Amino acid sequence: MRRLMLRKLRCEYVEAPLGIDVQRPRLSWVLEASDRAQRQAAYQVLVASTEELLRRGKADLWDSGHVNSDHSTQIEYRGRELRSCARCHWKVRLWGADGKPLVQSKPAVWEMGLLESSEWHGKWIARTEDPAYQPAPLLRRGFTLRDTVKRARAYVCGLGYHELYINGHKVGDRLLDPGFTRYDRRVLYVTHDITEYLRPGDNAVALMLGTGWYNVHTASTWHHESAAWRASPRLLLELRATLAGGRIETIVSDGAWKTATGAIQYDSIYGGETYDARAEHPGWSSPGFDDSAWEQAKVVQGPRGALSAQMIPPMRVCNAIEPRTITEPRRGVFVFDTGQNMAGLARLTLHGPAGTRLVMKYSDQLSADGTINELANGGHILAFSGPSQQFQTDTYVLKGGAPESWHARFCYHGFQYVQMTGFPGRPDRENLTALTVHTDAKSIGRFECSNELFNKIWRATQWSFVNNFHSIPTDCPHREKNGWTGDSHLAAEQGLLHFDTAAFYTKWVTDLADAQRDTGELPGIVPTGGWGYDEWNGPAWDSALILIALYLYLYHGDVRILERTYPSMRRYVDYLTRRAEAGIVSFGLGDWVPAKTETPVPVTSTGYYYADAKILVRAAEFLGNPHDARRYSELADSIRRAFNGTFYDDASASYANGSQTALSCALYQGLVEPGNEDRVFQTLLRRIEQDDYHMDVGILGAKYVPNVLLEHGRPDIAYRIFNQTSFPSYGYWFERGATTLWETWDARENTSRNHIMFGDVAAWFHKAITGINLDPAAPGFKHFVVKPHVLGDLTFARSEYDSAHGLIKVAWRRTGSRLQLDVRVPANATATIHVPGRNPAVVEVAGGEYRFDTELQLIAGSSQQRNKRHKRGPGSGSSFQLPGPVL
Ligand code: RAM
Repeated sequence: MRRLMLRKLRCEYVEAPLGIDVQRPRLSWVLEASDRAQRQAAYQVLVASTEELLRRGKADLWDSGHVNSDHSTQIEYRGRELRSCARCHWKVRLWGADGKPLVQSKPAVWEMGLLESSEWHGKWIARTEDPAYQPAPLLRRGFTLRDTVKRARAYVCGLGYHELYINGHKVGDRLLDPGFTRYDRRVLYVTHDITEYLRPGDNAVALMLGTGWYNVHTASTWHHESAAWRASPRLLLELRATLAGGRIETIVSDGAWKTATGAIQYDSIYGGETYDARAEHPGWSSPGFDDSAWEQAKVVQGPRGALSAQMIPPMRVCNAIEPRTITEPRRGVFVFDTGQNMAGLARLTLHGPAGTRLVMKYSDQLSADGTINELANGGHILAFSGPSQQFQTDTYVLKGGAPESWHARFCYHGFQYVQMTGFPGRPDRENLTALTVHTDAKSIGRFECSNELFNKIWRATQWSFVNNFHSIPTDCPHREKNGWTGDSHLAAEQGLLHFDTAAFYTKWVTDLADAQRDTGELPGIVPTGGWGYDEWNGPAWDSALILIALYLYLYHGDVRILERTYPSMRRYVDYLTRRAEAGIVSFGLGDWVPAKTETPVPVTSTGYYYADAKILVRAAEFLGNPHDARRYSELADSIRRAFNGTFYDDASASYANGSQTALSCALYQGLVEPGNEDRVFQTLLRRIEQDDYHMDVGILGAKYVPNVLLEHGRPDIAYRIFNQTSFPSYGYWFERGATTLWETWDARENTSRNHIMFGDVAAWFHKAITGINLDPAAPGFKHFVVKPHVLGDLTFARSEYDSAHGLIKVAWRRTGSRLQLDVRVPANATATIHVPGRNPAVVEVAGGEYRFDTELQLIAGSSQQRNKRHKRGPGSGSSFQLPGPVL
């Protein structure tokens, strides 16, 4: 039976979002069809202010009319001006190529946030003005509602972090809100749906506040403790309840609130948390609690940053892991091994006498004696700031009586091991559960193949990605927790292919622009409290601003991000032009942590300078700015001439010192003069051979080399390289017990075991092995290219990617000399499919004979293309199980 449906109705990349604060939000939908060749030829979007009006087809906010277009993403709302808190009910209708109605969506909704700062009626309040650490404040107030509640929202900016409670219950399951921003430019507020928590009569709203990134009070190399924005935790809240009779009750933060400290005696994003359950105030967040002994909240200055809606998925507990083993390396010192390097918290569950003090220290490495190695994860922090500072440590003091269960609230840790002291007796596995905590963006990509080492690499990459995914992309979850820009752009393509990250990266590109100085300079970590603006990091890091905006355009067709970021991009390229000498940029970190051979920094820095200028040209053309396009195109040409004049040696067809990174940088960035490419590529192949088919690269080369090999038709060499287990290789880490990607190829002492910067390999698996590739001319996978490579001894491979236009699947299986290829092309998208093989005569596609040398243009339908001579193999084309921990 023919089946058509619309799913993933989204606004600003999120389904049914609350608190949208852009005036012209963008809508999207995905068409699913069981039949081949189903396409949208026209659409109509209807937006109404009530469900009822929408049902009656009365689009009082916006009726797009019948639009002849097959676009289904980035559809800009162009209706009546949207007011704060407006609830927008919408649906979409499609027509097919024959002009007949195709399908109509179910109603969907989005809701606007508070759009103007003047619409916040409350005041910023705090317990104290003193920024020096003080136990975490509790804030509360009671109020009465005279009617049942139809709908209620709480708009909350509680800095550094907040937890919201209503009538004795924590609202939702969000953690570590709001996301980290440059608080003196922008602060995020969260919109909570609290309808279910309120009732007629007496109610109470209450919050706990943590220090987070807003009030870092521990010293570190990056001086977060001296950020200009640093202040004591504070709160701005606006609660709006629409009552059954239509009346709107508003409760806001002000001097009438009461405050006290409670059980959280210490909280620090790096240090951890200390919770003395004996200091709880039972009933503190319920109505009727006697707060007469509490202090009056102080009205304080708010942060300088503009209030802005948090439009990314929240952080929350995403997974629970039972420890595998418990050892006792020293009497009374218990070490829980989770078997997985992760980011999150340990949840304690136990029963014991009041006053029992349990200390848990977290690390991802053990010392020789079996206790945890604290220095390995906090090397920098401890070494520079004195060992007395607490690091990755949670302490819980029991109140006694009934069994108790607790985890820290205002921090997270990077760890595989938790070392516990103070346990009354001998703990067992029920006493501790490891919880992963990160931004909860859905997993949308999968890869699996017959090579178990590749599967391990893929899994480790997924873990390292989510372990570094905490409202900003970070380098590592323990030592630094910093938004290192280089690490992030190197991992961004694989992040976009595997996780629903468009909203997240949109936020982070905003963070990058917020961090830029008027000179165009960018810091190495974003956000920063001021550290990292020296010329240390350089273009290979700073280009994150330009590259991630470009990736959002390529992977999601997002033009708005290019428009918005364009002035910042240009400012950055102009800054480099001022800093360049004769077209060469010489400063920066370069090919960071190389295996053996260092590559001269000017090579990679100038490479990014060129790439940035080229992207600017494309963006200028695209945005209709021919003047800039010409200007930056001339600049790009001059950089290219300077690069070749300075680094190219024609006799050897080599660049600079001939390292893998130098050669692949020139090719990857498109700097090689036309006509020389093949010779330079041959030089690279010889160099790889000399390096015994190992990647002698740092983090930049690790992205260039495999991609250049693929582009020049030798993915088989990359396969050989990825298949190594001796130094330097991914396999070398796994031989040493890795479950995540590491910071250094040689795994030297005191370096991290949980970095994502070598993670592009997971994107390469999709691009090269199953062969899913975007087409830059039809961004957002509106059209894409499938070009699989049957590499090495692989017998099968399969990928899934839930793209902006719907689910793409590619699976192949080799049996003897036969290859079965299954491809799923989403409806309303098209694909060009390359079939590997030498003899066109033997290729059969879904019942028809095709000449091999013509590319197969398959018009959409959820078509399973397969060779009819073969039965479908197990799992091919359909969904498949992931081995190992499910993310
Ligand atoms: C380290 C970080 C990061 C890297 C910088 C240059 O401290 O962990 O990975 O980008 O150095």
